[in-house]
Amino acid sequence: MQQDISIQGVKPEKGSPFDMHGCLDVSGVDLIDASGQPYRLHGISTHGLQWYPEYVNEATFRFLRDEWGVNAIRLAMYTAEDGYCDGDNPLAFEQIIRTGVVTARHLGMYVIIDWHILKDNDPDLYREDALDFFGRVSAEYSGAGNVLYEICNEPNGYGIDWEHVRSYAEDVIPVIRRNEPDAIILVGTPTWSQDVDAVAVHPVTASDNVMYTLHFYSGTHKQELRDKLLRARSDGTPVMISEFSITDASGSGPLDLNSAREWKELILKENLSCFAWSLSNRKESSALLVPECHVLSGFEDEDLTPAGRWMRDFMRELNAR
Ligand code: IDC
Repeated sequence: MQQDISIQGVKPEKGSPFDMHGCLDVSGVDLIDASGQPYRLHGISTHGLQWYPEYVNEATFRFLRDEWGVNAIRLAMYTAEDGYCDGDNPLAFEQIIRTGVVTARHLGMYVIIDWHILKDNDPDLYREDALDFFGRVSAEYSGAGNVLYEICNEPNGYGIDWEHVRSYAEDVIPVIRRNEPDAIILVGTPTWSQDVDAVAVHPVTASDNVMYTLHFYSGTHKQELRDKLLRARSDGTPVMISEFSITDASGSGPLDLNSAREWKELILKENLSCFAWSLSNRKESSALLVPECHVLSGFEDEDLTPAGRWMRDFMRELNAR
């Protein structure tokens, strides 16, 4: 147990993103840094932590920060599929999260704690667990400043409309707010985090510094979803792309580079935050690493899949702006 490491005592490295930009806020529909300037998170999402915990370590994060220009990491903690809620050892996940958050803080990177619902489509299925989990992690990381809380990855399925998700959010957000009055909270939207345009009619009332997530996979999601995103923003809804890839929505299949280019232009134009799926060597085209890659940092061209090389170049480009 490493309970003794307390986040508040961990000093961010000098010149690191968090050292330079501090606590983030939502202003209108945009993210701003501590000095009030527009700011973008461009990061990498882990794959499911039950399968790929090994990438949560300092060498990996440092490499992504220094060589790819990544300023944030998303820790995808599945709730189902032998995850936090239906697996044997929830405390093991909390320890991985702890390692991830402490490491990110030390490296001065932002970090999302992602309650990764997926096959458990309805956030209410594990609402009690979510209340308990977010109550405890927000207490542990209270005031850290670099932690974002994503309370439901992708609500989906019949009857899981915005009102349904909203009632879950209205319950969970206050539990986090007791410990983290200012941290950014990310709320998933119906249809696998696509219905951001449904939020404006009735956004969560609970607090400021809430953003709503949109996820895209360029092979599946095209102009229609880009239009939803723009509509949501013009209706006043702050949107974060907390997960995307350039494959189809299965996470496999061919890359759709033309659609990816359109998304890329939109991200640049609207200055949106985005997180690439996923940091793993799984045999699927959205994985950033090839199955033969067994190193955890120093990734060379041959360690990367075509998606991995695209994401690396995109992250570098975002970082250069
Ligand atoms: C996929 C993984 C795949 C895994 C599957 C089910 O890439 O290896 O078998 O989940 O656990 C999402 C989800 C994300 C999916 C991804 C690709 O947030 O968990 O990962 N995707 O299907 N939303 C749209 C696509």
